[in-house]
Parts: sequence; structure tokens; C-alpha cells
Amino acid sequence: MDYKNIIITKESGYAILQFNRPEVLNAINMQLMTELVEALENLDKDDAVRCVILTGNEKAFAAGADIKEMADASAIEMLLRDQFARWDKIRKIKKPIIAAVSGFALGGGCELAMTCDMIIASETARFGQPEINIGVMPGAGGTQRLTRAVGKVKAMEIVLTGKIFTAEEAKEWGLVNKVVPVEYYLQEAKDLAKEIASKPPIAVRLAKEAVLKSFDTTIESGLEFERRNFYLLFASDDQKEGMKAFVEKGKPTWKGK
Ligand code: DAK
Repeated sequence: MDYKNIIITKESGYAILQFNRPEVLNAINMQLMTELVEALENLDKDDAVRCVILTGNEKAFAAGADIKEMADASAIEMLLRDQFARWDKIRKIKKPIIAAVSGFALGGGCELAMTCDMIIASETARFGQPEINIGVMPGAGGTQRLTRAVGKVKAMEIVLTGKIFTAEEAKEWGLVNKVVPVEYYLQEAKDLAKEIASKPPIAVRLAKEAVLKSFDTTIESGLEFERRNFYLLFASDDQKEGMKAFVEKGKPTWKGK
């Protein structure tokens, strides 16, 4: 595929998908979103890819949706653009996605990072939902995912003031997994991706699915869902291989079957 707004690099076991609009701090326009979703869906079908890293550059993960593209849109134009359908597709990706964030992750950029399954941040990362400062509010999950991650009072403060917060604060509030010096954030994300890529793929897929289920169900049906996925794994060759290797003190070789 010939992409203009993203760059895809494949490494052993994982892929890196880098936003490529540095001149506007990786502001997310419709074309970038279309490319991103298409690329993610293709990587999701690629057996050689077991984990995906989304990243920007040192200065910006993404400074939000492209304000210039939506500034003059009417409500009906926004509706017809149907951008939410594209954003929703990211949620359906089965492979784990790690956001490697440095610099600005604002508005839609912060929402995109939160749509990922894990976030590795550089010390220079800056998060926020500043939509309130331009007359709107978060529109791609900011009020929902942020609230689940940091709790009601913090989310209210962030969304209602639009204030930017640091990587360390994000870590302290439970939004990011790890904060490292800027020289290492991508390497840290790669190490995490490599580790996940070394695990049995079906178990990874069903475990991700079960964790995400916890966001939209009761504890009772979530536990039921988890149990079914757990039982299902006993139908995989990898379960037999993993447990046999443990008993025989060997090393398992995963088939992804
Ligand atoms: N959109 C378009 N261009 C942007 C941009 C953005 N979000 N952010 C930065 N840029 C552009 C700037 O206009 C500038 O371009 P030129 O003027 O050079 O042509 C270039 O990037 C460099 O930016 P600055 O000169 O401003 O750089 P500074 O270092 O001085 O400031 C900053 C960096 C990040 C503090 C500042 O650029 C800034 O405040 N940016 C806007 C941040 C923001 O408000 N983000 C939230 C946008 S609203 C939806 C889904 C999601 C959303 C909406 C709908 N649907 C599914 C329908 C999300 C909405 C948002 O994210």
C-alpha cells in the first residue's frame, strides 16, 4: 500500500506504525485516519505480526484531530463524514496495540493513545483533552476512557479545564504503563512488543478480548466471558505445548493454533 500519512515498518514479530505529518504535529486528518485503520486491519490479518506499536515522533504523538479540516464543518457534514465509524474500527483490532508516546498527545491524539492497549511514554510526553479551549469537547472516547483510567474527579478537571498534564502525572494516575527518558521510549515499546510477540498468539488474542470486555459488561457476565475464553484455550495446540513444556521442564514452541 502506498501511504502518505503513515509509515509502516515490520520487525520480527511486530510492526511499527508511525504517523507522518510532522509539519502539523501529526494532527489527525481524515486521510491519516483512513490509512491508519486500513493499515491496522491489514496488520491484524498478518500472521507474522503479533503486536503493533503506534507512534509519532519525539515532538508529537499527535496534537489532536486536524482543527483546520473541521473548523468550518456543519454538524451534518461532521455526521456524514462518519469519522466515528473509523475510530470504532480501531477498537475491533485483535492484536495488542502499544502507543509509544513522546511530545504532544492532545485531544484526538490522547484519545488515540487511550484506544491502544498499553502506553509507553517518554518523559517529555504531554497529554491533555484541550477541546474545551476551542469550543467543543472530547469526541472520540476522551470522556469515557479517560474517566475509566483516572477516575471521575481527575477526568472532570482535565476535560473541563483542558489542562495539559505530564507523563509522570499520567503514570501516577494510571493512564500510562511506563515513563522513560526520551531516547528510550521507542525501544521500551519495542521490548514490550517483542515480549508479547513471544507469547502464544491465541491466548494473547483471547486474553486481550477478555480484558476489554470488562469495560462494557457487569462483573458477572465478564467473569462468564473470561471463563469461556479460558476453556476455549484448551482446544489449542499451544495450551498442550505450553503445559507439556512446563511439566517436562522444556521450552514451548508456539504454533498459533
Ligand atoms: N490541527 C491542525 N493543525 C495543528 C494542530 C491541530 N490539532 N496542532 C498543531 N497544528 C499545526 C499548527 O497549526 C502549526 O501549523 P502552521 O501554523 O505552522 O501551519 C504546526 O502544527 C505547529 O504548531 P504550533 O506552531 O502551534 O506549535 P507549538 O509548539 O507552538 O504548540 C501545541 C504546540 C500542541 C500546544 C499547539 O499546536 C496546539 O495547541 N495545538 C492544538 C491542540 C488541540 O487543541 N488539540 C485538540 C484538537 S480537537 C472526532 C474524533 C476526534 C476529535 C474530533 C472528532 N470524530 C471521530 C468526529 C478530536 C478533536 C480534537 O483533537
